[in-house]
Formats: sequence, C-alpha cells, structure tokens
Amino acid sequence: MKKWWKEGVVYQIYPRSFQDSNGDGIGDIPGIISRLDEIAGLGTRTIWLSPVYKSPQIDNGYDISDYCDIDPVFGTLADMERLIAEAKKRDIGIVMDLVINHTSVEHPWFQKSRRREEPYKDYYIWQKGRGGHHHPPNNWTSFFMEGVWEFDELREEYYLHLFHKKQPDLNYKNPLVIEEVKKILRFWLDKGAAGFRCDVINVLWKTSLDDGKKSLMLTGLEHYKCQEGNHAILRQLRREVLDNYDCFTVGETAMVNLDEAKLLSDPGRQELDMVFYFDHLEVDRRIARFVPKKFRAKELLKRLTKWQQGLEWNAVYLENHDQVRIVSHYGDDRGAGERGSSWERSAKLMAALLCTLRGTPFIFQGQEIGMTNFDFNSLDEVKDIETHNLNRLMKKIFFPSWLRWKWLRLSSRDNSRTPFQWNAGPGAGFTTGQSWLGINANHKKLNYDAQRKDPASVLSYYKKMIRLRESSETLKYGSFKPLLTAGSLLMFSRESPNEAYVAAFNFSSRRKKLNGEARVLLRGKLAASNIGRTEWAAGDSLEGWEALVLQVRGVS
Ligand code: ISL
Ligand code: CA
Repeated sequence: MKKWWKEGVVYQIYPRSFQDSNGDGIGDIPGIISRLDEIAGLGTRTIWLSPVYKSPQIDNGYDISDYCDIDPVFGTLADMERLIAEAKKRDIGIVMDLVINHTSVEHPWFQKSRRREEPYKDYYIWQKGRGGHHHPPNNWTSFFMEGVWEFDELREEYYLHLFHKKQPDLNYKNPLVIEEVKKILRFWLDKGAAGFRCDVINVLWKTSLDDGKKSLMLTGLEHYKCQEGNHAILRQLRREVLDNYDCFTVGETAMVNLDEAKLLSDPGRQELDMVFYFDHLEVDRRIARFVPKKFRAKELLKRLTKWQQGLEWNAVYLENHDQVRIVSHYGDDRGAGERGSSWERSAKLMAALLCTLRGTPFIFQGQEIGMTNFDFNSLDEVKDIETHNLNRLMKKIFFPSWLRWKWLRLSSRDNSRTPFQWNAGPGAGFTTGQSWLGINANHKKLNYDAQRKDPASVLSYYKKMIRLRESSETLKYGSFKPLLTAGSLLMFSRESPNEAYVAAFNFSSRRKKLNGEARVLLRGKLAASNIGRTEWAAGDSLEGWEALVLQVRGVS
C-alpha cells in the first residue's frame, strides 16, 4: 500500500554534531534551523532528530530527564517549535526519537521512585539482592558490557538497567508507565511531530527476572527480547494514540531475527511501520559489530535478499549514530575528498545501493558527502561510553592494548559522531569554538562547501539518486529480486508489471570482468552511473567501485 512515508528519504540528524550556533562546541537547534535549506536541497522529506530532550548527556541524550522539554545545550522548547514550523514550510516533517525503555537517573520519576514516593514507587524494576545486598538479583549482562543491576543506597534495593547504570529501565508491568508514554506521544504529536523512531523498542517487557543462559553478548536476552507483552504495548500505543494522527513509527529493534521483525512490522498487526535491524551491516563482523572478518558480496546479497523479501516494507539504512561510516566499512576511504579516488566512487556506490533497495531510505548526516570514520590516535580522544566499557571488559580478560585499540576503532560509535564537515576552515564550519568531539582532519578536502556546486560530487550524486528513486514507482514499490554475485560483483533487480531496473555493484577497487550471465542481464538503458558514464553499450566489465543502474524493461 502507498504511504507518504514510503515515498521520500529520511535524514537523520545527530544534533550534537550537526551545526553549532553559539560557539560552545556543541550542535544545537538554532544551528539545525540555519541549515534547513541544505537539508531540503538534498531531497529530504523527513528529519529524524536524535534526542534533544532535557538530559544529563551521559549517553548523548539517550538518557532523558524530561521528555517534554529541551536540553539547554540544544536550545529551548520555543526553538523546537520554530524548527517544526520552519521544516514544515519546506514540506519536511520531524520525527522525534522516542527513548522509553529507560530514563535518566535524574528523571524526577526515578528520584521519587528511589524514595518510594507514590505513584512512582514501581515505575522502575526494583529487586532485593541475593543474600542481602551482596549479590545482584540475577546474572544478566547489559548492552554496554556491564552487569544490569545497580544498588541504590537510598532505597536499599537494586534497579535494572539494560544500558548504562545511569539509564534505569522503566517497569512496563505498571500500567501507569504506559499512561505516561501516551502523554509523551500526544505532547509531541500535538506539536506537529511526524512520527517516532523508537529506541530499543523490542526489549520493553521483561517477562521474568530469572537467570539467563550464559552468553558472550547478552546474558538474559531470552527473558526480554520481543516478548508477547512487548507486542501488546505497541498495539495499545498504536490503537489509542498513534492511529489518531498522520504519523509513522520506525522501531530500532536490537538483536532481532526476521521472524521477530515480521511480527513487529506486519501491517496487519498494527504495531510498528518499519524496523531497523542490523544483519546487513554485520556481513564482515562477528559478535554483533565488534570483531572483524572478511567482507563477501555474496553474503551481503544473501542478507539483503532475506530482509528485502521477508518484510512487507523495509527501513533501508547504511549508517546511523551507532554504526561506523559506510564508506570506511563496505567501501574504501582511500583518497578521501579527492576526485576519482576509491573514496569518491565507493561513497557514490553506497548512494546507488541505498536508493535502489526496496524501502524507505534513511541517510545519516554526513553520509551524503561521504564522511569517513574518525582519525583519532588513541582512546583518550573517544567519548563514547560503549567504547570505554568494552575497553575495560577486554582489559579484564587480558587483551593487549594494541588489539583493543584495533578492534575498538573499527566499532566505536564515535566514528560516525564526529562533527559535520561544512567547510575547510577551522572548526569545519561546525563551530567557532572548541568542538565537543574531534573533527576529522580530512575536512580540509572532504566538506560540504567543496561539493555543493560540483555536479560530479558525492553530494550531487546522492541528490541524483534520490530524485531517480522518487521519480520511479518501480524503484519505490517494485519487487526485489536477487540476480547474481560473482566475487566482488553483486546484482539485483527491481520489478513491476511494466518496468524493471537492474542494479550492479562492484565492491572492489579492481576492475571486474563480467561473466556471460551478467552480460545478458546488463542489457538496457542507463539510468544512473557513479563514474560518469553517459551510455552503457553492453560492456564487458565494471570499473573499480562502479555502480550501474539500468532500466531493462519498460523503456519508452
Ligand atoms: O549498536 C547496536 C548494534 O550494532 C545495538 O546494540 C543497539 O543499536 C544499541 O545498543 C541500542 O542503541 C540505542 O539505544 C542506546 C543508545 O546508546 C544508542 O545510541 C541508541 O541508538 C541506549 O538508549
Ligand atoms: Ca551550541
């Protein structure tokens, strides 16, 4: 079924790192407003704003102390209202980040809960320790590689936190908590929000607090991932609140498999509209995204196919604020900022991939100019709490420091969180002050200003691909069919009754000779080329990092 949120691309802003307006080194809402024309110019229909709510910023805003106010570091509620209005003028909707698995310890609910004040007493998951205070209630481990229980001296009980210890989990067995969430949803929808990206939305319901099966990643997961109680909450929020507004939801769903994702996003079940899963970004990683292994195009196509065909509608993304930069990951960032380099070609290849898959494309800030992983030299420059926790854990099990750093720099979430590179000047046009996180030295060559007027830039290519997708019903709604892989070559088609496109990608800096089958499939009219081809005369090879999109049926 057609929907407005299936039509256009979503642009994710990580406010801290987007545009600073007052020189304090931290991006803010007035900064975002000043860049709305650039955002609109890309072809953005929706902005997903990572959290700007009041927060002690332990986890960059994913630890909220007031859901209905804005953190002073980002601006005021009036600024936020202005952002919604200014975006609307440009036909852009704003999607808020809904972080409701946990709050900050500084949220008044938690402060009152610690003191057993009603009605907040059971807003969180409180438990007595085992053997008095001495042992936590169970053996679960957290997403940030710690235990999940923290002892509170005031209440003399432990509270559960699946993430950082300053992010206590809410107790969804308490109906009052769900009522609070409804209020938050209505508050933002009434202000004009276009929907919600729902943070770790599949772990809300803790069925039991029994010990979990021991696991290297997450002990206890089987007691809270995608439980029936979680589905019921989503249906309730949908029925009672979301359905009364013209909005959409995309759930970030940790550790989901396809069957679970289907249940969460099947349109008939009325829970979420789309989900973010991680499978396609872990082709070359073990233990989620932490340990490297070899990339294979074959494995990527296999995983893409599974999800493209398995779900009714996909949230298509290659980057976000928790992932590394795609050009440094599946691409090749050598020659960053330089014309004709592997960096330029592979960044454009990612644009072509993003816009030819079936689903709503999400672009993370900076992806559209091909920003790369950070260039930090040591852990001291990293701010991400996840990276530091992981380092501590690896140290405990005697990993040498060189190996720790090798792996951490491959997985650190700060890779994508460095400030947006607007220009070549000091502060990269991001700030006039001291930036909160290091700015990549490659901003001197790789920046927005260098690309904005250049028709052959990565930025211009993103715009082109976004327009191509928007102009084609087949690229938006057509079916997805895997065609073939051979070494670094990956091909699929998008088909509708009257029209078909074939997309071919060479995931290597080396020229790729096409086999007979590939040559037959690649007969058609050129729809997009990332290396400036003006026609495709059924050639016999693809250039290094080439992406080719052909219209193979329905050519008028
Ligand atoms: O990063 C992951 C997979 O590669 C997942 O484990 C998962 O995305 C993540 O840990 C959950 O992320 C979300 O909630 C966190 C917050 O720190 C992240 O920034 C947010 O996206 C806690 O709110
Ligand atoms: Ca600022």
